[in-house]
Amino acid sequence: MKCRVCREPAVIEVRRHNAGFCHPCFVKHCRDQVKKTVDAYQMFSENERVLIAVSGGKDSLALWDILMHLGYNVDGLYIGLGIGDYSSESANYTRSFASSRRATLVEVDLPGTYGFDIASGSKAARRAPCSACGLSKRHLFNSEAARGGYDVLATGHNLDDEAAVLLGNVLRWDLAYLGRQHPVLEAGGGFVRKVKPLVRLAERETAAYCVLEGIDYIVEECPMSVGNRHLAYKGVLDDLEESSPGSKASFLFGYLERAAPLVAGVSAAEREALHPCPTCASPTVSEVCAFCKLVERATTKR
Ligand code: Q46
Ligand code: ZN
Repeated sequence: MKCRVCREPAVIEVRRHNAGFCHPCFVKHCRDQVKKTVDAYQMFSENERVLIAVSGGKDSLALWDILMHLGYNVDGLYIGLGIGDYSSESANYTRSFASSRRATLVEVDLPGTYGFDIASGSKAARRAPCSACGLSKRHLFNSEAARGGYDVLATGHNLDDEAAVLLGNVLRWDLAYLGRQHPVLEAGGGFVRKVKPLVRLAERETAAYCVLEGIDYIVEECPMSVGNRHLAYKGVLDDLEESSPGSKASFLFGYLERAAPLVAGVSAAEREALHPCPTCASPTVSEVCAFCKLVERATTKR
């Protein structure tokens, strides 16, 4: 197979584009896709300060690398979740990426600062580990971005992630979650703007980008992801994509273009009920925010 752009031998085939790419043209293709996404959704400009949530995995490190190459003003944020070797290794990959590029990395250690890790927090709150983890990360992403004066918080959610989240939301017809599922969530009510610049790149492409560009990332999955529904949805969509390339992209972008505007009002109404949490000042619709409740349960001696 030849590269679609320059006719040199291809190193990767992207079936949904019915195209192969050589190394330099594939790297340019990935950066162009991200640039197109940032511009199309007006995610941020060169003058704004972007904080990227980095996990040490392929998506967030590829995103950090691509945004730096595109000339944006980006720093990284790493949250230590206290998940044994997985956390210490992912921290090492993140730190070595940051130091090799002389990039700024903000670190927050959940056990060190808040007194609990994901295993103990989820047990105390009687939540699934990924639920306690997701709640903690969302809270800390927003509070750290606000504290550091960043204009926007970027995450490495890719096409596969977003299509799988959409499938889960559709299977439950969860209109509030559907209303919030967009590549950009504008700032407001105490939330900083949140963006997902990788939505046009599949997981396989971010992995190939890292391998070709020599970016070392943690390959192991989080040990707590076993049994996670999100992975099951991804598996279903992988099968569909295999037999019908382009299915994930048409599912996600068809939703964003045609159905998302119809449900956007549901989450806008929710935002109106937000007020600052009396303990941490983060926006919440409850009396005390869910993160403060989790901290309290996880750190109260029984
Ligand atoms: S880190 Fe946290 Fe993920 Fe591990 S506990 Fe679940 S949510 S799987 S992205
Ligand atoms: Zn709070």
